[in-house]
Amino acid sequence: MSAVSSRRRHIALAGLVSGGLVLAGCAKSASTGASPTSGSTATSSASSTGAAQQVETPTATPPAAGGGASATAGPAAAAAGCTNTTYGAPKLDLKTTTVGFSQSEAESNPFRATETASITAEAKRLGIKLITRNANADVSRQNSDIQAMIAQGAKVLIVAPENSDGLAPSLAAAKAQKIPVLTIDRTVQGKACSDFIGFIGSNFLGQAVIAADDMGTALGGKGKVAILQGTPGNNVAADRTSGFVNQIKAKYPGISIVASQTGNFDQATGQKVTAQILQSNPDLAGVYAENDGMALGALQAIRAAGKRGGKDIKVVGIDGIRQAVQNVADGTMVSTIETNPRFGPLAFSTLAAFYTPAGAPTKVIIKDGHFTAANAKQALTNGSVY
Ligand code: GYE
Repeated sequence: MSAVSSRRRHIALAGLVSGGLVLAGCAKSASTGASPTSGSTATSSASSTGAAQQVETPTATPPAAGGGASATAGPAAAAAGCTNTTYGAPKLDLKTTTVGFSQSEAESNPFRATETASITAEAKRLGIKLITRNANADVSRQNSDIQAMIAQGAKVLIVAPENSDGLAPSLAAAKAQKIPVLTIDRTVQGKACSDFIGFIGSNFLGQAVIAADDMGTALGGKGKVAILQGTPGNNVAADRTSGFVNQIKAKYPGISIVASQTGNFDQATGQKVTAQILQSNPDLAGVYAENDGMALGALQAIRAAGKRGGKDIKVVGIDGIRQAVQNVADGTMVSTIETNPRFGPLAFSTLAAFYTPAGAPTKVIIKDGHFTAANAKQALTNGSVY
């Protein structure tokens, strides 16, 4: 029963996502090599059916065919994945290789804790030696973390980037030593299958469109809304902002966005910023927080201002952390859109594919769910919430 409802949630979001927001052609081939592996992992590891990441669009080809993105892949090679040979990295047996995982932000955020735990558990399950470091939201620290793991003997890297363009120094160092890098949850600048293998993560624009529709519906199409943006300088915050703003402009002319400020994906900052916004906008009707941590901070500020989340001010979040889904069930939040952080199985199956002739997909977009008043209670008990 829980598997069915979870599937329904995924389909609901996937329908919106494939309704024209995302991402070109779904090439079969290498990418289909990645998902069955993770699928069977998920089924075999107990009954966590609602929890495992599932693939929405695997794309083995480099982005924008004809855009010069691939010097090596002609039309005949277009469907092929990224291999260690095309990347210029030596063939390795992952079982005897040290893999490094660079986590971007503090694990006080359940998204980060669950992501690290998933990578760690899958490495352990596969018998792969893993070393990990956490940059605590500091890009220069992440550059030094990556270089330190290379010095410690990591021959393959999984990186959750803090920032989309600040990691050039460490990525160049990895490239110089022919150490392949797989990016998860945020993208980096550069060329797939050259500067990094590829990217695995969510459809951030699609999430923001759903958030805008939830807000539009909750407000009956009118009122003042504030945006708490994520950390600046990465594709996640950029897409979650533009996707929301554009959808509100296009569909809800009665809603005005009166403030849009960063809360750094951080609860305490989200609280502080919301308190300031409330002072200058006492008639604020809605807060869209680009992650649930900031949504929780916003609710603290709303309470401190003597107002009620859900009644006076509608709050929409993103991620699907347990406390936010609980708030949706209790009616203090409108909704939260899932960002599934359980990257372990897909990350390691993608790396395994990289060392086969079929190669690895360079872009894997996962399916995410959507927690609303209709399913939040059930989600709290069926294993999909973290
Ligand atoms: O939503 C947020 C985190 O990059 C997808 O970063 C990730 C986002 C996630 O800090 O909670």
